[in-house]
Amino acid sequence: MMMMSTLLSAALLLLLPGTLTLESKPTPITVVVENSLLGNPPVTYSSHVVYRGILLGAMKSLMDSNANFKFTYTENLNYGPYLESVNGVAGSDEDHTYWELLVKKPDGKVIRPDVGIGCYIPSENEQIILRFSKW
Ligand code: B12
Repeated sequence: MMMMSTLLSAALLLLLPGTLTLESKPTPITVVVENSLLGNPPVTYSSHVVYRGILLGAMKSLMDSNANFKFTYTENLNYGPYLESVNGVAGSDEDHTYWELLVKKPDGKVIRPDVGIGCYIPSENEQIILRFSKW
């Protein structure tokens, strides 16, 4: 009986990699700030997220470790954190500007996530693009 349950636990551990095993390696990502609306050249930063961590966490740790990167966000009741400003430039309802969240995959394809910085979970070697855009 004891042997059976030991075998069962071992099988479960094998079946659920990433769920029951500890992943401690940080996931490397880059963050690119693009502001062609104001004519600024893109600036690239290296960062990392913890295993299955959210983008907001990676942005906060980048801000803590790099004095040249800063951002602010507001809290939306329904959708969570809304990226309000990056490096001192804020989106404005009046001017119809906002910080768009885009992601360049390692294969070069650029996607526009259907969630914000508080829900997006970056994968290894993704380039997170924060692009000042018009709507
Ligand atoms: C219009 C709109 C926008 C406009 C808002 C302009 C404005 N100030 O009016 C702009 C273009 C700025 C926008 C941006 C984004 N949006 Co939008 N947007 C909408 C849309 C079509 C309508 C919202 C609305 O006017 N509601 C009516 C008003 C009366 O209610 P409200 O609560 O005051 O609306 C506010 C919030 O919705 C907020 N808002 C809009 N988008 C987002 C996204 C996030 C993550 C947050 C926290 C807040 C937020 O702006 C509205 C005005 O203040 C909805 C879809 C829908 N049909 O509801 C998507 C929607 C809310 N957006 C969405 C997304 C994903 C984004 C982006 C993250 C897209 C991207 N990849 O860049 C960005 C936000 C990036 C950032 N800076 O954090 C998703 C959110 C899903 C989720 N669970 O996270 C939705 C549901 C659409 C979808 N893809 O399914 N958006």
